[in-house]
Amino acid sequence: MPLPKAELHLHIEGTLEPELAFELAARNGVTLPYADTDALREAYRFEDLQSFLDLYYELMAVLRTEQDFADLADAYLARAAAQGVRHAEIFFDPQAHLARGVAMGTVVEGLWRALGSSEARHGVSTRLIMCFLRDESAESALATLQAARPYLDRITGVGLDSAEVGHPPVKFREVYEAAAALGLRRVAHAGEEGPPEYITEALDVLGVERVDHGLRCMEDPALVERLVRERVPLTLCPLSNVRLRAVDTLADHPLPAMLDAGLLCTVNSDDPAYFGGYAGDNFAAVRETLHLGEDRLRELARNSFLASFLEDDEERRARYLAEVDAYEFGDAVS
Ligand code: ES4
Ligand code: ZN
Repeated sequence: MPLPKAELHLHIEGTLEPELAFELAARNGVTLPYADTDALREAYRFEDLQSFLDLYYELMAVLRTEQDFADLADAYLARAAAQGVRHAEIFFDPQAHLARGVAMGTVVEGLWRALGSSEARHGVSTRLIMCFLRDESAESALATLQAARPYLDRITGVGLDSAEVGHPPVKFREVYEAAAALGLRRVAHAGEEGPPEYITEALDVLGVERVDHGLRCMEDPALVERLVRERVPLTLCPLSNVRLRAVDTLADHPLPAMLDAGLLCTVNSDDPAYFGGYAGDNFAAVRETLHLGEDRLRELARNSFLASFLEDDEERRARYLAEVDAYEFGDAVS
């Protein structure tokens, strides 16, 4: 049995496996510029965030109908459940779909079709987090927030993703203020490829409650001290960091040093179809390569529930934490 965990950094569009991409392409009459699933997998050789994003946006062409989004999310939830995920806070990128003529309602209702039955089908509770593309304009982000107004009962929070460098958090001050006024929770990617200053700005200007990635905080001891003091959760994605070359190899990943520093770290999968693994695979990799002991793995699992947006269901959070405390480790389990 896998260690119970929450997944807090997961782009639903990044769960599109080559097999499903071809299935949806056939269903929708879309031609992909790859001969077959093997040729597509071959293309998953990234040099950095931008080379990944180029393919990530290209493949979204196969997502057209509510059912496509439902099938995508249901496939993810089944995989996540099999790897011990008990709660998933799921990012989606509406601007990437609106730009292709796919309406906000199609995306949200489609995802909801899967999320609404996730507890019954997979035993996974869920939340939705709508991300703004930081390489698009602030005006576009504001228009996206407006387009989401009819669906806010289904959306827990907002996030910020896509190409980081050159697009500092301050660009989105206004839209984050508007989101906060609407009662939405706030997170943002910061310190993946961008500098530590972006992490500080995300906290001070955008008022984020969690930092996605946040890896580069380790370059600034005063920032680390602040993140520890304020108990700011970081949603780390170790296999993503290797594939996008934020670290040279997994053995070089700063996760052990970050835990030793007292940071509230969590382990997540980011874009599992592209980066070689789901949540449990990421846990297994850090267990094996970074030699994390059972206490550290249990701490990471506890952190995931502590950092999750379960304030509206503390009873559930307590149940999940009790599951983590009662967990007995086996040999190959994560
Ligand atoms: C992303 Cl790894 C990563 N970073 C930034 N934006 C993203 N969108 C999807 N995956
Ligand atoms: Zn991400």
